[in-house]
Amino acid sequence: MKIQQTLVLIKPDAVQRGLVGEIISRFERKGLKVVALKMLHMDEALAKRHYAIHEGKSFFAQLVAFITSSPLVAIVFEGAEAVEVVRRLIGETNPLQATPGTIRGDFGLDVGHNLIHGSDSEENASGEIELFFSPGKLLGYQREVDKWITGP
Ligand code: D4T
Repeated sequence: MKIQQTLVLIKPDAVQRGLVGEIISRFERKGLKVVALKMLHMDEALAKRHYAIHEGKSFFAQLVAFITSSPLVAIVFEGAEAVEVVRRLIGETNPLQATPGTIRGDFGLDVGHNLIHGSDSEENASGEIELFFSPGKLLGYQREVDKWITGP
């Protein structure tokens, strides 16, 4: 079991639909710890860097337009195997295929409005965290409850 940090973006559609609290709650209840959090309106430059891997794909322009259309919430979660745990709670990319019980499975109907992003590997997580937060903004702190979640 490895303690990891991962980036979550609560996308503009989820913010507009009032799902920020619901989504954060799911990760908190799982046992993950918030170590950085902010709301921002992504500009085109940041969107293109964040989604650089998709440049040239048919949905790229739409993706950048969507992610820059309205504010989002960026969060760094920390915890045991946080990268995979977050991806599993989020569900498949296309909400139509996402399992009920996952965030996309419970709240989405369209791949272009899939509510949330989570880093897909530890390496990508560290690059994505750097894009949104300078190192000093990640807060290291202890929670008493962690011994009841992952043991002493
Ligand atoms: P993100 O990166 O937003 O967490 O989503 P995923 O990791 O689950 O999926 P992805 O990188 O393959 O896709 C990025 C982003 O593009 C949108 N998208 C994707 C889309 O609008 N049409 C498509 O056909 C695909 C594959 C949704 C998520």
